[in-house]
Amino acid sequence: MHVDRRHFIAGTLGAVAAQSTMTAQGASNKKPIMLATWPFGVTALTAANEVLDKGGNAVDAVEQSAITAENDPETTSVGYGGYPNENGVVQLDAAIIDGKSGQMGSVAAMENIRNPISVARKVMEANRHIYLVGDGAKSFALKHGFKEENLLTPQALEWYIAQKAKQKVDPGHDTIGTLAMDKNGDMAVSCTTSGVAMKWAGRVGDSPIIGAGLYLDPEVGGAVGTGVGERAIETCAAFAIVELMRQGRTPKEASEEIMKRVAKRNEGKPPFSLAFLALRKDGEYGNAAIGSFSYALSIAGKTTLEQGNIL
Ligand code: SD4
Repeated sequence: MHVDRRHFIAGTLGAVAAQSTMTAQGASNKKPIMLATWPFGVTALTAANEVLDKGGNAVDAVEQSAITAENDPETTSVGYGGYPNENGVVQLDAAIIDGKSGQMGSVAAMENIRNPISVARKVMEANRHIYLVGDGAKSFALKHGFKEENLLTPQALEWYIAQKAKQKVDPGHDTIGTLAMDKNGDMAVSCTTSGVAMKWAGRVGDSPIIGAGLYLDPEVGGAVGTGVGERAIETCAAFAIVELMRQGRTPKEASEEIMKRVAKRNEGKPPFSLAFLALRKDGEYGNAAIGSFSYALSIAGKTTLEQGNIL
C-alpha cells in the first residue's frame, strides 16, 4: 500500500523537485543543508526553508519540516490523518534534538494532539525530563496550550475498517525524519510518526527513541531513520551510525555498515524496510536503505528529490 502511495507522490512532485539519481552521498560546504525522508520530505523542506529565510535556526527548521507532514491528512503515517493502531486509535511518537544546546525531548504513544513534534520541543525546552508517554504526554501538551482533537480522518477510518475485515493487515508506515544544519553551522534533528499502522496499543517504535530512530552529537553529526522501528531499536541504529562517523567512517559508510548489521541480524525474517540518513558536521551526507527509499535534499535553499542508496 505505502509503496504505491510513495510512487504516486513522487510522480506528482516532478514540477517542484528535480529528480536526481547520483547522490547517495555528497558533500556541501554551502549552508543551510537539510535532509528529510521520503518524497513528502520535499514539501516539508520547502516549508523548513521558509522558516530559515525568516531567520529561524536549525531547531525551528526541523520542527517545521515535521509539522508540515503532521498537518497533512494525505500523509497517512504521520500526525493528523495517520493510520490508527489495532484499536482504531491514532497514537503518535516524536522526538527532537538541538545540537547547539545539547537538549532533547520526546513524546510517545500520545493521542489526540496533532503536532507531537512541538510537544517534544516543549519537553526539551522545559529541560526537566526527556521522555513523556501516553496520558502524561497528553496532559503536558494540554497544560502548554495544545488543543485536543480527533486525529482519525474519515479516510483513515475507512482504511481501518477495511483492514479489520482482512485476514492479514497491511502494516503501512513512512516516518518523516529531518536533519538540518543552519547557516551558522548549528545542527538539529527531528522525527515524527504515527508508527506502524495496526500496531498494538501502546507500542512505541524507534522514532521517539534517542539513539534508535535519531541521534545527534554536534561534535560529529547526526542520523535519522525510517522503517520498521523494532529493527532500528535492536541495533541502536542512529547512535551506532554517529559513533562510526566519530571513528572516521563517512556518513554513507557508517549508514551502510549499520544497515548491513541490521540485515545480517535479521536473516531469515520476512522482508522489512529500514533506511537512515546521516549528516556530518562538515556538511557531508549519506544514506543507506534496506528496501525502497528516497529522500529530500536541500542545499542553500534548493530542494531536490534523491534516490536512496539501496543495499
Ligand atoms: C516506527 N519507524 O514506528 C517508525 C515507522 C516508520 O517508515 O518509520 N516508517 O517503527
